[in-house]
Amino acid sequence: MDLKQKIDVVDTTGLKDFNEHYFKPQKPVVIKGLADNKIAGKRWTINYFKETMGDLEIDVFDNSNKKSASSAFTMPDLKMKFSDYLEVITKDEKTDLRIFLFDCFKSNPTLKKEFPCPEIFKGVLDSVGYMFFGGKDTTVRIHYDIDMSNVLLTHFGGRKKVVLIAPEYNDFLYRLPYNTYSLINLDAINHKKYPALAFVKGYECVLEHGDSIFMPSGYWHYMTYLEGSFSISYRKLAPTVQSKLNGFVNIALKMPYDKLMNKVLGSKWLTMKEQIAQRKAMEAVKSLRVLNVNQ
Ligand SMILES: O=C(O)CCC(=O)C(=O)O
Repeated sequence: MDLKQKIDVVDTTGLKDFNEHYFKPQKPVVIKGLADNKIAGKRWTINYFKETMGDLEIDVFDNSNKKSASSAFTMPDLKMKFSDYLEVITKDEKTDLRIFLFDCFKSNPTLKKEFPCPEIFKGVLDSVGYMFFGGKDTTVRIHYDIDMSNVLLTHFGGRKKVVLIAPEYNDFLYRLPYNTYSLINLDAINHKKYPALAFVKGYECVLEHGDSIFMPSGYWHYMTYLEGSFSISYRKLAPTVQSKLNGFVNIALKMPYDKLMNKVLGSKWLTMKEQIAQRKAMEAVKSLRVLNVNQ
């Protein structure tokens, strides 16, 4: 796997420039300091959330609980008082606890005023903001977003490493059918077991306080919080009719089917999906070789 593709890093981008160079061609970009001149850029720290929302009860995911590996649908593992959770991620110690897809404007509408949707992402989904929190070395396993929307993720309070891989590599990444996960554990890549990974190319970058990253529709992402920190994401609908339809099919058909089969067949269902992922990866490698021979 080669993660040395160069991602564009820009200081600013206007709507016209963003649409032309990144949104239309569906090309990722890092925008440095997009939040710096917003209230959030100056105010949003872990302590700020402790002081203003610390009494909330929030859903927390625990990466050490592997039971969700087979499902398209991940459920929170525990509930915590927000201030207790924030205490955990303030420590300079590895933690598996993370907050995922926290619908923050519902709990605190002021946050939207402090970081309104950036101009480049205005659209029908711009009133929804999701937040994500993690501590030192917390990882978010590789996946792409089920609704196939575009994501603008802005980071605060520390550094986060982001790996992005284009959807062209779906089969080479051993994508599990009926959900949006891969067989691959990017924390410990096993090239022997997963030889198709040798053909995968992607991007790796580090976001700092105030930086944003544009993740186009269907892009695989894998995150590592390098220190206790958090992000907010805005979403924009999938760019083509086909990708909107794919998002709809994922949510309305594939996810419920996957859940049902998990219930009915249990671990047998996961084994079947793993075999399909392996077969598709090998077919993808074979078709590359045929292409090379014919060129
Ligand atoms: O940053 C995170 O913790 C996860 C972000 C993510 O998966 C997403 O925005 O879809």
